[in-house]
Amino acid sequence: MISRAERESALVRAGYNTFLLDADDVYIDLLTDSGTSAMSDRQWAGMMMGDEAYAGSRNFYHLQDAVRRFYGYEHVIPTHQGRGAEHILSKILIKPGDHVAGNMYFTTTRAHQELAGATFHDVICREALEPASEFPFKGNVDLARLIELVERVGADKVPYISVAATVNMAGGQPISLENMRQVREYTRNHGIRIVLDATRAVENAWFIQQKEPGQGQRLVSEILLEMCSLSDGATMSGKKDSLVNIGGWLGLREASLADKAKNLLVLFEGLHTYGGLAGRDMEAMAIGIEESVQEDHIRSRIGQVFYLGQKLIDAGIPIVRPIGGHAVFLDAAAILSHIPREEFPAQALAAALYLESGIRSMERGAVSAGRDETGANRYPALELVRLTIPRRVYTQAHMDVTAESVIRVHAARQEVRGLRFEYEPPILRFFQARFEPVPRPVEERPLPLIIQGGMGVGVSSWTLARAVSLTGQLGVVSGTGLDNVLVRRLQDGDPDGHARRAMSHFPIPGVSERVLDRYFLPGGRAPGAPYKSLPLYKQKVSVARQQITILANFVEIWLAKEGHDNPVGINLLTKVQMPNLPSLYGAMLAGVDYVLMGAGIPREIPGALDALAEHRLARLKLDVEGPVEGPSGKEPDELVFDPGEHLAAPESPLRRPRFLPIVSASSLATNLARKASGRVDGFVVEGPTAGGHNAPPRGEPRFSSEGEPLYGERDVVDLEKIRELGLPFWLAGGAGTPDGLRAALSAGAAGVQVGTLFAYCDESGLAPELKTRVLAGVAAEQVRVRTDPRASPTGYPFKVVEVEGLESQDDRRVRNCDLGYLRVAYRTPEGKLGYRCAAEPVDQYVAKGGDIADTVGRRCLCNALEANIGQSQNRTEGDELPLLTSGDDLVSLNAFTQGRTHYSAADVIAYLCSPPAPTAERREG
Ligand code: P70
Repeated sequence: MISRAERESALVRAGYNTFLLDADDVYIDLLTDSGTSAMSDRQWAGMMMGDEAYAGSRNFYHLQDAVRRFYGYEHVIPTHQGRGAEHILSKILIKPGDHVAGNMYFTTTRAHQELAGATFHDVICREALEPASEFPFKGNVDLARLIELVERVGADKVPYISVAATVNMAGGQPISLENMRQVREYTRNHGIRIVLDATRAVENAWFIQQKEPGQGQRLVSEILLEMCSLSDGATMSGKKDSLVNIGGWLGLREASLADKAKNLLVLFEGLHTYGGLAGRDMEAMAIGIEESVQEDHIRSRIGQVFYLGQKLIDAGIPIVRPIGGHAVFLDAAAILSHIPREEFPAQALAAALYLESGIRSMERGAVSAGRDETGANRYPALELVRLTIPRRVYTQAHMDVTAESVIRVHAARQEVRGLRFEYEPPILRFFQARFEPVPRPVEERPLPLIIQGGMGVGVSSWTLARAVSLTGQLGVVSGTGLDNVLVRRLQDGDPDGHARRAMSHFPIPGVSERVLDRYFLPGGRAPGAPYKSLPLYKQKVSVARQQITILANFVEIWLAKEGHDNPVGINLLTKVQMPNLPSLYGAMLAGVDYVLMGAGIPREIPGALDALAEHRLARLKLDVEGPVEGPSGKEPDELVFDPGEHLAAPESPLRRPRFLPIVSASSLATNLARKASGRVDGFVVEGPTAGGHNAPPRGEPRFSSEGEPLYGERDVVDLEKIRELGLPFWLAGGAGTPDGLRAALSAGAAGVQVGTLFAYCDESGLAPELKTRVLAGVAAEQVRVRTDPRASPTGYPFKVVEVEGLESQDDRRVRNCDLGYLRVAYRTPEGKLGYRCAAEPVDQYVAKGGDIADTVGRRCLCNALEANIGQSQNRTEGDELPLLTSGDDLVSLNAFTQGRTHYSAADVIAYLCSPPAPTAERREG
């Protein structure tokens, strides 16, 4: 059997429709009992005796004999299968405007009746519509309903009654002889014909023998003949009862009707002595008919269905009762009662069962029922999944596996989601329709236990976020600097085509083409060639420049969300102000579910999210430094972003993501909860041991002998105050252990945000050689995490990883500011805005009015963080060097890795959620 991951992709390829799965991807195939039975040695021997004469083949006469003998119809017209017979019959008996009554519709049968101009009326008994009813003959016609119809439309408008035995769509339920006699009686008096759907009539005869008073002593074959005697003709799919892979027939008593049928037959199926079949097919069917009525065969055949059904009943699974003849029918409406009928619970259940165990079943509910003449979906009383048992194919062990799988899906039924059409064919839609899961709104999902922190430039890449989100926890993409990450990826040839695939879905016209044109290098850069970088951000940049930022954030979120619908978040730094609005808009165009922002006070962001969700203009105040004060009384400087400049007529509003500010003090949380420009949905509460940028210590700064800022009592967040806000919160910084998670939960948190553990996992964007080196350093206890108060041009303390032998950016770097995300705006003496960064060349910084003291010890984080992910800029003086950052818990990573040289994001989640180690006492006990 193929793996779960393979089944998952097979299911997506099949559009969640079991009809569209490749048989090779199926483990136990319970799609249908049609044409899937095993032929006997006698049938195979018959195949060898095929008389392939065009006309008058010997095998036709064998078939005619068998049908006459066991079914009793004088005129036997072979067809390629059941629907061929239905087609011919409907054409010869129905006039447009007619009405056909039947004991529940069957898909192909009704489709041919409607094609010929009739309206179908269901006259099955009421018991059939209640899955739990134990009524033994749920296939019976409700005579009162039949009479009511005939009286209403007139007997001359009812060419025939379509009587099925057994009734497939009702759950393989039989009709009684007594009921058939009553229907015969009534229709004879009104000159209405009865056409039997004899597809599974042998099975019906067996039920009559078992259950109908006075029938227990008769042979199945005798009962079958009597059933047929109560009809004027029959359509037959030999692929069921008659144990062949292909074949069918139309049986009639009236010679004049048979002549009409044969005239059409030569047009649609073939000459009247082969009807679309090879001679050998007719021979196999003739032999199969004889085998099908053997008492032992039919008993063991239905016995196997009963065996499966009883196992499910014993396990408390709602199925159609009594157990039917050819299949066990799961009551999907009862099992998936949380999925509305409009979202096709039976289709969803069939898909879920395949995903669970590779078992293929068939939807028999609203999808099969199609639409009515007004175009509205029909919602039949029964919403079922059919586990159909082929004859003479599977063993009891297969039934056991099937029962166990259904029981597992039933236990996890809350996980199953509804489906919606992606493609809906106009007729018999169930065969070829394609579906997709209905995305569950974020509001209805449980909050994540674990948030994977947004790290670096490109460390929290889409691959990492996707891997985490696939586990059901919250994967977060780092939005910082993504536009340069994207154009560098394109210049490296976008080897797997992921970026280009996402770009092809970008909704703003022309942008992807333009960006590809300018930056994409098939095969990558020439050796030694530097990357082309983007123009630096300023208060105002061109529409085209904004669009690259929108695109880059779209691409990253789109890829993180591809192929699943679990939530994904984006992390942005408040302080990196200028690209933030286009970044948010791009992420929202890709359907981002959460926005997390720290490194500053993101008070205006919630309102901006509201505006962007409606494609409205959004503004943020731009922080402008001195020394020159802005003219007093003048409007504050602003960043303005107008979606209207990019998408002329957006189709519908975007989903407003949940907003989680990252805070390091309860006062900040309170302030944001009360005074933010819109809804805040919770907080990430980050202590000073988290990686990346930290808040400076509160109060007068104090430093250790090694120059690290010292945090004290005042820096411990007051969780009581956070709890009082009544919003969910996650603890971050040193929370990345199973104990940390448990402690957070008992402190009232919804969970934890974890970064460091994820930074070094297989899916993170960090350059592989850096991961290897750091993990080796951790194993050898040769890493140190130092809080550097100077490294970041932002002025926030920044945690730097020091590993033996790892060359990192230091003071020797030749300064160059060509990415510029950390530049801040300042006002020139002329009153204009300028931009500067304390890590840029010192003379330039000073010329811009900067204080030379600010430049000491500053690192160019933009270039270093790009180097961290293998996008190091190539310069004449050598490649840009990395500068790694991590939380303090890096040094204790060993507890998790235990010597492993690599691990996955899912390993991290499993570790964090692992139960406490047994205590000494418990171990002894
Ligand atoms: C099934 C198959 C076929 C069938 C039947 C009854 C009671 C006529 C036919 C048509 C195949 C099938 C057909 C439509 C939808 C899904 C599956 N039933 N009457 O699996 O016979 O297929 O030979 O043309 O059950 O139940 P044919």
